[in-house]
Amino acid sequence: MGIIRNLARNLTAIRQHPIRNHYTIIMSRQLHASRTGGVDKNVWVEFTQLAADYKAVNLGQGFPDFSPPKFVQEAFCKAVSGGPLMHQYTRAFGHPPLVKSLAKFFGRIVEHEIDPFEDVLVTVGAYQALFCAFQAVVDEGDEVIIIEPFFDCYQPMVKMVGGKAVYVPLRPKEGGTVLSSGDWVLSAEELASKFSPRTKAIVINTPNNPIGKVYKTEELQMIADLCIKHDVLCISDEVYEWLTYDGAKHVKIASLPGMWERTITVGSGGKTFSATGWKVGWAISAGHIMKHMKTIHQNTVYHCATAAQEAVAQGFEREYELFGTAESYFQQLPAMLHHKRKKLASCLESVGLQPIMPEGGYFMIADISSVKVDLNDQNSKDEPYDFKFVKWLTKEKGLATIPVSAFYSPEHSKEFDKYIRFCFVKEDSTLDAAEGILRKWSDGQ
Ligand code: IK2
Repeated sequence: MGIIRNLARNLTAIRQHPIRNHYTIIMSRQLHASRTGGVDKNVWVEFTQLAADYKAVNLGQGFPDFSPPKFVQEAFCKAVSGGPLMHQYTRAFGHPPLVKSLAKFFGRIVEHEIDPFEDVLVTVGAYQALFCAFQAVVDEGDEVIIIEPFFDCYQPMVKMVGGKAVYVPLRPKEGGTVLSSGDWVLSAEELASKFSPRTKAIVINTPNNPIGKVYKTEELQMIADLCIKHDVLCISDEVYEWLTYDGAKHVKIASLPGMWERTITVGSGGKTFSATGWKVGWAISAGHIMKHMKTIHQNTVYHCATAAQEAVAQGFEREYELFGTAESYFQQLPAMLHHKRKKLASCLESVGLQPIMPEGGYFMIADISSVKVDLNDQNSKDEPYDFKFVKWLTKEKGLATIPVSAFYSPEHSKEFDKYIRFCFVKEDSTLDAAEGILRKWSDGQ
């Protein structure tokens, strides 16, 4: 009897599911941990599904619709047929050939000796590197400065560790037309005012997703000075580091004086070698920071796919040898994208959408405020304008894009809901199909 009474106290009901013939146990206390509250919406989950449901031409999510270069595909195939160990666990913190090539490659760039076994962590995409970084360094009540617009996962990751995100927006320069991502600037005074004794870290993303801003050395130096002054860490998301255009130069904040010791640099094999499905990423940092990230990694995923790590290692070995030459993929990919970026920009201009030319990355945002569309029949009335617009464009015109206010905090999203993001790392045929849709629409058909 006692057991039954206890069970009744702990469970509100044990009900039979009306359709499927099984029993559902409903708990009387809250089932979910509070950290899942308020972070349940995800722009990629929602808009990738929408694009698939409507079989839309997809300039939404950031992945190439063409194959990775032959040399990494071959390296992957070779790894898979390379014997039994390629199918088993490798070292938890990174397959030795990969950590060694990353240390060699990036050591030459930051002009700092990188210890492959102390300073490098291989992760499940850049996503998990970011997750490990926030988990490892942010405590309950700590503040993390996030520069807007930002890759959307930073905010829920900070929230899930009990930290407080403090936002500072890049703003289009006042006066004059804003034509390039370089015209979006950070106010040094505004940024300085966001630092407090509780500030633990700042997150930067260069080249930036979604606007394509490539931070100049002076801008990074200003951020670095504040980090040093306030004894703050910098998490630098550099997944698009090879993709810069028109002479813009990617600079690693970790290479500035005094910054190696306080920077976690995040990279992505998926973005680097156009193989986003492999989900190989990394973090590079000083050993005294990295050891805490390793603790998180070993207690969450422990290990990443061996064959994919081997292939990325081979890719970096090749790129090390060819660095700076015309055969390097790190030269060829931006050269190819330079052409696609131009193609998309002239298509958008020709239909009256004003694009902001990105200095880097593979996204372009465009102002939609001049486009008159009746969105009143969209049943999601409380949604930001760009969310409604993107849904309409996907469903009614068959073109998938991403709303830019998704890259802003709730405090600032309203100010930026007149932009949508197009991805141009696509086959020319996909860009042509998108152009066809836009032209037909602008011709009123
Ligand atoms: N950091 C940034 C800035 C990213 O853009 C991404 C991947 N974004 O792709 C989705 C999109 O914007 O359309 C990541 C981190 C994560 O990279 P990875 O795929 O290596 O986990």
